[in-house]
Amino acid sequence: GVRDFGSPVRVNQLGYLPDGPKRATYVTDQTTPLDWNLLDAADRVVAQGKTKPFGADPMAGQNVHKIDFGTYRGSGQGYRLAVGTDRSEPFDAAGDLYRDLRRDALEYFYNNRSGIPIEAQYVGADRARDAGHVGVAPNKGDTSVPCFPGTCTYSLDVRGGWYDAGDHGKYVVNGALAAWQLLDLYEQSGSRALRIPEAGNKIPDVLDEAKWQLDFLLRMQAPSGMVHHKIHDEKWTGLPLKPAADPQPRYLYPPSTAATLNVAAVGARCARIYARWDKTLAGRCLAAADKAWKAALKNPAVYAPDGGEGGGAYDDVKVTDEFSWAAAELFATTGRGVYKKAITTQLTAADGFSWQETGGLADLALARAPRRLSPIEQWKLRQRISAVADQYVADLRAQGYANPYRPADGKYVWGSNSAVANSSMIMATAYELTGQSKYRDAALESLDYLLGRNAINQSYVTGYGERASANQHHRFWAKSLDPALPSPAPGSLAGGPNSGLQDPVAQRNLQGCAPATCYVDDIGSYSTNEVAVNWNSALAWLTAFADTHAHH
Ligand code: 9MR
Repeated sequence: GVRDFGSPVRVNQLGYLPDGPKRATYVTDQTTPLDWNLLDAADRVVAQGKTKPFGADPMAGQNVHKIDFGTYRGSGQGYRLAVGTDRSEPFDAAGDLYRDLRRDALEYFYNNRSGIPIEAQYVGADRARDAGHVGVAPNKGDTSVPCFPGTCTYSLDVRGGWYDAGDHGKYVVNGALAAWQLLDLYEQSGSRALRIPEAGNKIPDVLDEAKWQLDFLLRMQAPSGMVHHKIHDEKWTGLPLKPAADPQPRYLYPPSTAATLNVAAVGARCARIYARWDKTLAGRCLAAADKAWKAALKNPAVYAPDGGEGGGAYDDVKVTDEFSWAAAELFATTGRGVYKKAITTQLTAADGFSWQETGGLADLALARAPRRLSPIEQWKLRQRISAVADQYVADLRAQGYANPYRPADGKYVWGSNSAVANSSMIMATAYELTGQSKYRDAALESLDYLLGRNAINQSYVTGYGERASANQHHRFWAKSLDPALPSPAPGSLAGGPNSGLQDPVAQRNLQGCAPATCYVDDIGSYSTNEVAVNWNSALAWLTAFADTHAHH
């Protein structure tokens, strides 16, 4: 049947910054400009204007008009945008709009920690749970994990870290990217208080949270210096399942060059940032990074395989990009010429960055270490990042639902929402480097997409917006399968539309969907509706930026 996406007036359902862009999208087959009204909570018209016909948006499969109500600078709650008798979902306008979401997006990580009880005093009674994978029956502890049979003879203590996503695996490549993004968040936006056990120690809370994962990542390093690609259960666990109730054996899967270089990269960044806060950790990080780099040079083509049972593959057969990113981070930290020479990649609009494509991260690493570069090199770096950001701004403006993600092949990937957020991070970084407001505006406008101004009128962030995702794929946050379990914590980002329809629920519900509509808020749809650490880290980075730059 026809899917019901509610109101054709599409807005950021959380709201807008008084000092930020204010745009919306209206779905209609009309071709001439229409009147719009901005209504306050008492239904008074506080602004009005005309829509701008845009035409067909191929990603959405809809004809749309755009609305710009940026002249309105007031603040308040419960606004609606109206076109004729159509009214948007309600939204707010406030300078502190992103403060709570920034916090919740980061507290996602505490909620998903392995090896420690999740306490009611931080997350509330319903989301509290026992520690997972500490070896209390029937659970296997991650303190002495053997290698997958036949692949090595030792075992490692790899307790702690964050669970990857809805499953109980812990994977180095995207796990390192997520930790890296929190460290970069700290460099860009600083830290605000989190409700986590370490709050109140002398270290910024976001760095406490990142340390939880860094400790795990360092434990994944084998005596050889190579880093195990992942640790997960023998078979996929069923849904729902509390981490502490997982009875399966868990294994270390073979080291990979990619995982090793991820630890080199994030280890180098860690060494630089924690030098001020935790010298011991900084020293351990640098030693691990150095050891990893050398091991990767000796083993430059050890690839994690596709397929396998019980966990995500995170397969990758091209690691020139990981070499380059690690080199850039090591250069930023040490200033050594050998690393500088090993930087071989630059940021490109087509690749952006992801757990698999890390070449662009070399430029983002250098952007945080300008003193390592000559003035001309700094200028060139700024030019490169701005050129990519310009492309994203153009892509954003070229779409009916403003959004920097515009895949060349016209297909949305698994985790498309993270591509939106990561591209926005690049635009935001261009803003930092150049001060040009078009980049700030575009980064902020991208949040509109994630929070409801999109083809299906969906806020992809739990707890934020009238029509927000609430049933993400997760083994513990599985209320839709078992009422005794909690729903996903506020601030959890769904993977988002995926043209691939790579799970049975998506296949049943989404046949023939236009790319930006291939999403279903069903716990069974892991290919459109899962959460993941590297997606929430992107959301956390972007919302921290929006909070920090709420005012010009
Ligand atoms: O984010 C990953 C995406 O890029 C891949 O296309 C997909 C299929 O391999 O896997 C995604 O990662 C999942 C991982 O394999 C297992 N844990 C959950 C992750 C998010 O869905």
